[in-house]
Amino acid sequence: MTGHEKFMAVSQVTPVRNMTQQKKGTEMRSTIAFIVGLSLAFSAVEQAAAEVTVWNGHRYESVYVPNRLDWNSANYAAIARGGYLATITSEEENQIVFSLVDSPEFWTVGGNPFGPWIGGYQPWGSPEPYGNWRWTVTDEPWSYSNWDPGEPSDTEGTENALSFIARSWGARSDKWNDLPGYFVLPGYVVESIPEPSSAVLLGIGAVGLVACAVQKRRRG
Ligand SMILES: [Ca+2]
Ligand SMILES: [Ca+2]
Repeated sequence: MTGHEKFMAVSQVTPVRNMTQQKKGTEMRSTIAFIVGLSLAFSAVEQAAAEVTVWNGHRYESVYVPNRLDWNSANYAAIARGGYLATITSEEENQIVFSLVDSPEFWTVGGNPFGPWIGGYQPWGSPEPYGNWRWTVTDEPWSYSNWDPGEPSDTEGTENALSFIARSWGARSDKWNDLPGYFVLPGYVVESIPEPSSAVLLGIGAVGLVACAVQKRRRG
């Protein structure tokens, strides 16, 4: 059962027949209220996206989080924004995503600075350090990677989440590093597939009106 199927399974509405079920309903409403509250809390600490770009039909948005967040929170926050943590399958896409976060606020300071979270992860129990790395959403192993030399390292024994990493002298880079998912970083990148914009729909409507006008003129 996938995560989505599990969500659908618990979301199915059943008639309330007794007090136990009513209690369960109350608990579920409390849980939903908690999740909504959590989402609002995330949005409250996020600042406006630094940059947005559209490439190859997908929209990419960098989100700066001054209070920082761990990989799981970034993953949920990206879904709450209607997308998913960026999944990178080519050098060109890596450059696009990196260009959105090539700015000091997205990076930690001191030691080996780390950049924001992106959508790569390694399931627990995978052969370390290279085994089974995959992307959120598609859940497929990746064909393209851009590891920093010596990475993935699994240095902490729990490094199963993906972020950018700066060079040893502190310069921001488009190279990747595995980090423990519980580390907190100052941002993440959301990828999404845009819906047809209202401007496009209005444009289609205008074309339709012109077509009607032309037909009327021909008839008249
Ligand atoms: Ca690992
Ligand atoms: Ca590492």
